[in-house]
Amino acid sequence: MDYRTSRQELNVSEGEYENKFYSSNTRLKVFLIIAVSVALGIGIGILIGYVGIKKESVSSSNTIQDGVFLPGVADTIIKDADPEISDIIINGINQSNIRTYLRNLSVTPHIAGTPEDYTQAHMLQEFWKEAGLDDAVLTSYDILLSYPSENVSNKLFMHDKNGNVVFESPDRDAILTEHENQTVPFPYHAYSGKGTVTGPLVYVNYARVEDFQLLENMDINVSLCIVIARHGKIGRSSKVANAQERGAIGVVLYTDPADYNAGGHADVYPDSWWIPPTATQMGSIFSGTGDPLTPGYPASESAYRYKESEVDLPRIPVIPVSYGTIQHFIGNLSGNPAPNSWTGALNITYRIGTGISNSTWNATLRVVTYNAIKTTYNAFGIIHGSVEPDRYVLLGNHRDSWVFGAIDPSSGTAVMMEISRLMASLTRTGRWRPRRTIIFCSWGSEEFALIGSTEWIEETIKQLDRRAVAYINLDIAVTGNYSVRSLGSPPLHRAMHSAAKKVPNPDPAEISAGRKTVYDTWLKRRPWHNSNTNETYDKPLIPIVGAGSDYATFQMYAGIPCADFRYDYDLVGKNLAFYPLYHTGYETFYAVDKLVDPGFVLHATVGKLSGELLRSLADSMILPFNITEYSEVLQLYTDNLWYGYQKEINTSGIDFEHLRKAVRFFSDESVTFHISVSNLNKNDPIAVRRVNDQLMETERVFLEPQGLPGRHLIRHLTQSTTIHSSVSGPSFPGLVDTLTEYKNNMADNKSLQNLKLHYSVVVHAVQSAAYSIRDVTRFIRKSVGQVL
Ligand SMILES: *[C@@H]1O[C@H](CO)[C@@H](O)[C@H](O)[C@H]1NC(C)=O
Ligand SMILES: *[C@@H]1O[C@H](CO)[C@@H](O)[C@H](O)[C@H]1NC(C)=O
Ligand SMILES: *[C@@H]1O[C@H](CO)[C@@H](O)[C@H](O)[C@H]1NC(C)=O
Ligand SMILES: *[C@@H]1O[C@H](CO)[C@@H](O)[C@H](O)[C@H]1NC(C)=O
Ligand SMILES: *[C@@H]1O[C@H](CO)[C@@H](O)[C@H](O)[C@H]1NC(C)=O
Ligand SMILES: *[C@@H]1O[C@H](CO)[C@@H](O)[C@H](O)[C@H]1NC(C)=O
Ligand SMILES: *[C@@H]1O[C@H](CO)[C@@H](O)[C@H](O)[C@H]1NC(C)=O
Ligand SMILES: *[C@@H]1O[C@H](CO)[C@@H](O)[C@H](O)[C@H]1NC(C)=O
Ligand SMILES: *[C@@H]1O[C@H](CO)[C@@H](O)[C@H](O)[C@H]1NC(C)=O
Ligand SMILES: *[C@@H]1O[C@H](CO)[C@@H](O)[C@H](O)[C@H]1NC(C)=O
Ligand SMILES: *[C@@H]1O[C@H](CO)[C@@H](O)[C@H](O)[C@H]1NC(C)=O
Ligand SMILES: *[C@H]1O[C@@H](CO)[C@H](O)[C@@H](O)[C@@H]1NC(C)=O
Ligand SMILES: [Zn+2]
Repeated sequence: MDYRTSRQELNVSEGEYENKFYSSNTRLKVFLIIAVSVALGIGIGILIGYVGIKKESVSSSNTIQDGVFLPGVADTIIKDADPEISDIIINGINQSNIRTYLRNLSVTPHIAGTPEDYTQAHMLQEFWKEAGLDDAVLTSYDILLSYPSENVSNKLFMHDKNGNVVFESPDRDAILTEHENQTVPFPYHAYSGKGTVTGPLVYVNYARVEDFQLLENMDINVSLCIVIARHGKIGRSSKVANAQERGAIGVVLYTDPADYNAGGHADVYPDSWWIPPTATQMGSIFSGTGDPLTPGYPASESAYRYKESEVDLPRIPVIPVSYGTIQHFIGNLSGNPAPNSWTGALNITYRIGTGISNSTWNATLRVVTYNAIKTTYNAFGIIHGSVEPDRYVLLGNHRDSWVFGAIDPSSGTAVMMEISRLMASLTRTGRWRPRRTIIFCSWGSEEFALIGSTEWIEETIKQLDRRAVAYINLDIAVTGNYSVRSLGSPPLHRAMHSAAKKVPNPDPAEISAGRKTVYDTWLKRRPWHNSNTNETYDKPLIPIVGAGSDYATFQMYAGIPCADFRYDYDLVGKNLAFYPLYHTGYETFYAVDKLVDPGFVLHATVGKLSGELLRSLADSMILPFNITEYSEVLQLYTDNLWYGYQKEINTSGIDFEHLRKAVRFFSDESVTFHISVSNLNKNDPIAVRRVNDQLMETERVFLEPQGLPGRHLIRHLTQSTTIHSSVSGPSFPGLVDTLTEYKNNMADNKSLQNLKLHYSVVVHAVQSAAYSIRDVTRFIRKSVGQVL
């Protein structure tokens, strides 16, 4: 190692230097630490960065600040981020580039596993090479996907008594503008069962458990029926599972205007973004995550694959249809008028009953959708970190769409391309290189079951576990101009706020009202409200990331903190299940360019937010994680649990004080920790690395290796989804579930045992989080049972 040893090279006042910075004692200590770390290989990341990339910048430093200076240590190692880069990124994101990329990405349908999808993966790889990233690679997995037949469409028929077709669903969505064309596939729901079934039709509202309950109360048996359900309220796969469990022989899902055109706007696409009567919403109906045949491990060449019949795929045929189509079926049903909560916005009488009123007619569902093993690709573009190349900050989006995908997902891909172009231009010209490695990721087959990201995480988990700092997701970047909507894990909340405080407000009216930044409008329009106490906190709402996009496996399985930004519409009063054109053939470039974000200023805003967050995570000398914020969220989770389940907690015999005490302990330690970080000797790279590792480990501490109760691949104790909906706001997911199950089965010893067991797992994890951020030599518990 070419460490400099001569003090004379240092351009600081001798006295100050001698007294303050370089007592022989500290010098000895520091040298020992370096020697030991080198010997043990702990310093490898730093050393690779130092030797491999920044050798030329070992300089005669004139920037010595407080603390010990290590002779020979490159400036870059002890230098914090260049604050100018933040402005360069925020000002450099170019909306017209995003528009160009989006048009390119949304010209043809690019369903996972198709040649068009591969073309895009390859295009991104070439784009990243040309932009000047250090590496651009593709990875592939052979996985189970699902497609409509090329030749025969999926269909719902109504036949008369002679078997003549009285009505049938169209082959595909009508072409309404020159922006759609015949390249769109026949509408289908991925992983549907196959077959042709005939039976009575029955309308089941949203196909929730309570909807079927109401039918049962009315003595209506859906067994051997073809069920019609509207999209919304719960996931597609749950609707299908609920129907299949009750003996239904087929499912037809449709988008009711009540859920996708609230207010009954007459002007629909292409005149507005409201859903037209010819639109079908596609989507997967598999309930799992990752390749269905290789759960929990990567779908590599050597992988063992379960048979399709051995995994939990839907068995019955399922298709999507438009509201223009379904009204002819629902309008002909027999039975009594349905209650208001079951009535959608079609101009027909919604009825509850089985069969068609004209008793000589019956319905047939034909589904030819088939499953097939296909190759899926992930594309990665990499910028090597200058100082800590072994610490990864990832930003990714999926690439596959259902049809043209101009909103989901290509809006996010276009934004990611612009961030990567800009960052690569800075590294190429030598203006900047991030401290940590940045990895841009384009995932395959997200729409089917988050497959590309999940398989890759399963493959690289041993590296990611030790090295990944955070994952920033982009997917649907813009659905409206009202406000930022964001998801994220507590350690990232602060950094997300900071990014939003730097990005100019895209809305001139908001600027006139004094809200100059994106943060100001976000805080005003989406404040964090506690419905138990009716308090509104002085910070914007950031829920957990959940299961809706590629962050799911990063957060819930790998314990890597995740964030996701979007600009969206005002949710209040709209009663929308989601943005109206979601997953339909009308998610075209035209829809984005003319209806959703003319000028692409909102796309650029999401690029600035995500780009600045990425920069701050990749470049800040000390990771911008706030652990106190984490402890505050856990405090809220604890309170919410008490508000929702006080009675069950008391009858179960759980000592709730154990959890409260552990959270207080974590909170106290977080304050001490942050004080010690602010006093840290930033010229000591080992000390910097040490606290960064503690920051990084905090999210990992909440991983439970055995998984949450009943779900071995869902492992995060604070940032996972729940099985049962929580009665009083966000809380510890496994405790919400075990408490709900205990509540429903008080007499069952097993549910009480599950609750108590999981409670002790959670308390231990919170205690461990506190010990992890302590002074690293003080993690040994003093005596059995003594928490603090
Ligand atoms: C954005 O990019 C376009 C095309 O690359 C270029 O013509 C334009 O000048 C850029 N705008 C800004 C503000 O840099
Ligand atoms: C998209 O861009 C790539 C790279 O510039 C180009 O090769 C490809 O032809 C473009 N595709 C479309 C459909 O515009
Ligand atoms: C569709 O028809 C073509 C030509 O007849 C045939 O080659 C192909 O295998 C068929 N595809 C399917 C999925 O049946
Ligand atoms: C369809 O309806 C006809 C009477 O119109 C009936 O004979 C036939 O059995 C029905 N088919 C099925 C499969 O229910
Ligand atoms: C519904 O009907 C099926 C047979 O058609 C029967 O097996 C099942 O028990 C019935 N369910 C109820 C709740 O009556
Ligand atoms: C009943 O079905 C017929 C034939 O498809 C259709 O023309 C008619 O509109 C339907 N009736 C209602 C009320 O929807
Ligand atoms: C609803 O349907 C009825 C009869 O089918 C028709 O008279 C009425 O005009 C329709 N209303 C609307 C708003 O379309
Ligand atoms: C029932 O169907 C028959 C034959 O398809 C048709 O003639 C008749 O008008 C229908 N009745 C009603 C009430 O729709
Ligand atoms: C925001 O979107 C709404 C609905 O599309 C539109 O009426 C409004 O003019 C837009 N506001 C701005 C500032 O662009
Ligand atoms: C919460 O506060 C708002 C505004 O202060 C008030 O209108 C509302 O009634 C309160 N709700 C509850 C449940 O206390
Ligand atoms: C961390 O969050 C806490 C609580 O919200 C706040 O008081 C503190 O100033 C934050 N610290 C940093 C370094 O941002
Ligand atoms: C749809 O058709 C394909 C194949 O002919 C073309 O390549 C696409 O450009 C076209 N897409 C649109 C949006 O018109
Ligand atoms: Zn998506």
